[in-house]
Amino acid sequence: MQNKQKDFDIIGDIHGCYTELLELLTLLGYGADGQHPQNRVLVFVGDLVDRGPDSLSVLRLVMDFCDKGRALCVRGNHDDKFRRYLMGCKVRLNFGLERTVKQTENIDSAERIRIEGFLDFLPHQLSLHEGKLVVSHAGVTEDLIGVDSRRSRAFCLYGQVSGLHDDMGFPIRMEWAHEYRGSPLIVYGHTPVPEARFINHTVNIDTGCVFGGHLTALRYPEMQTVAVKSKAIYYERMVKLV
Ligand SMILES: [Mn+2]
Repeated sequence: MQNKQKDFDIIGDIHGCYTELLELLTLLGYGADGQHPQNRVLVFVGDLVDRGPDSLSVLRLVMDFCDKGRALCVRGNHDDKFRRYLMGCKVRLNFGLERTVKQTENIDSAERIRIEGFLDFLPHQLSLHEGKLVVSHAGVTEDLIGVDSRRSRAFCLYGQVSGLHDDMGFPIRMEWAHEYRGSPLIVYGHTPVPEARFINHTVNIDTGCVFGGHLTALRYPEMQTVAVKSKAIYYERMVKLV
């Protein structure tokens, strides 16, 4: 991928919502092989898997497009946990991982190795269009752009957590975006919001498809959003979208 490539369609958290993904790709003008007539490139913000109905088909499609050089993807916390599961690490089968494990139980060892390798190779953040566009699953603060450290990796996967928990036991996330003063545009997901949320020079495009919301794409550099409605509530969310 040339750093001068500037036309991207960035896709929010899919979480196994394969039907909605296909619909969104068609709406954006992509063929079944991931080719776009204007040679636009797809970028996935991660959390391909868990909670939804068909994480395996989502993985297969994204791996295929990435192999063909038509897509890029950053690592989400759910992708990372599934990767650790595949590696044989002891992880708890909760928060929708139990469904991904079930959906992938019959794959052969070659495919298992392919998926593990793909997830293992995913970067925590991507700097595109000569540094004007940065994509990270949970966002990134200006000082951590381009930094590959333990702290930076954790931020890209989980975002800024306050160490506090709400009534339901969920971590309370801090709004780093409100303090962002950098010039690169940061596009991210991870925290579902009712519609794409623009704060300073950042855009959150996780619109909670798996919870019955939408699957959203941001067209860059046009800065237009394209969204498809979820077909169902695939997973009950215990906290309100804010
Ligand atoms: Mn996430």
